[in-house]
Amino acid sequence: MIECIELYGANTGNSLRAAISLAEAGVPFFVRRLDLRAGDQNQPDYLKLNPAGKVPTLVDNTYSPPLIINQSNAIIHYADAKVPNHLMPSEPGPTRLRVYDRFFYFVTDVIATSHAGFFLHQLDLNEAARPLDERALENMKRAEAFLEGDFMAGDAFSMADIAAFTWALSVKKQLPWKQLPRMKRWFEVMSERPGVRIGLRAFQE
Ligand SMILES: N[C@@H](CCC(=O)N[C@@H](CS)C(=O)NCC(=O)O)C(=O)O
Repeated sequence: MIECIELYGANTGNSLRAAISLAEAGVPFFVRRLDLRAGDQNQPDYLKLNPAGKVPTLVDNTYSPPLIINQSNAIIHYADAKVPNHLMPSEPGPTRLRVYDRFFYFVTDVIATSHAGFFLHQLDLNEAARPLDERALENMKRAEAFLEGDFMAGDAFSMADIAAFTWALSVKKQLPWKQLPRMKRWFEVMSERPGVRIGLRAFQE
């Protein structure tokens, strides 16, 4: 059955980032779970939606032809456009720019760095991956300084928190929480948010 908005994904950081952003913005979506170990992402029907064979993929069937979005961070912006003001302020200005600044810090300096390391691990190049793993972790630790307010880009929750949280979750055991008191409190607050909880459950078996 065709649903209005479908999110294809698996229980991975990129899919969770997309699911949390939709749930936090209040965009209803229908979950299509893929089994990456079974290779669902490389089946011909899925490759028509996402030629890279990656998750997530969002399909909005209210458009004709359906709107297809493959990048988790573009799905965050889709959610923000659909229901403005939940993931960042819609008003242009310094507060919104701060959100972009912090959001891209996590996307480029933490997530992308870690993603490059992950790729090397997949090739068994574990020694080569280590500096990238360490750099991503170090950059995450430095974000303790961002938490002057309750959230990563000030006093309001934003897409910067979604980017940071989904990655922090994946290295929860490696972060030196005693040295990161603000981040520890932030992580606990984030874990309890209803939208975050819905997103985290989206692809659980
Ligand atoms: N830049 C993409 C990356 C997507 C990505 O790398 N997804 C991984 C899971 S986290 C994947 O689908 N891996 C399956 C595979 O490579 O076969 C995004 O942010 O959405």
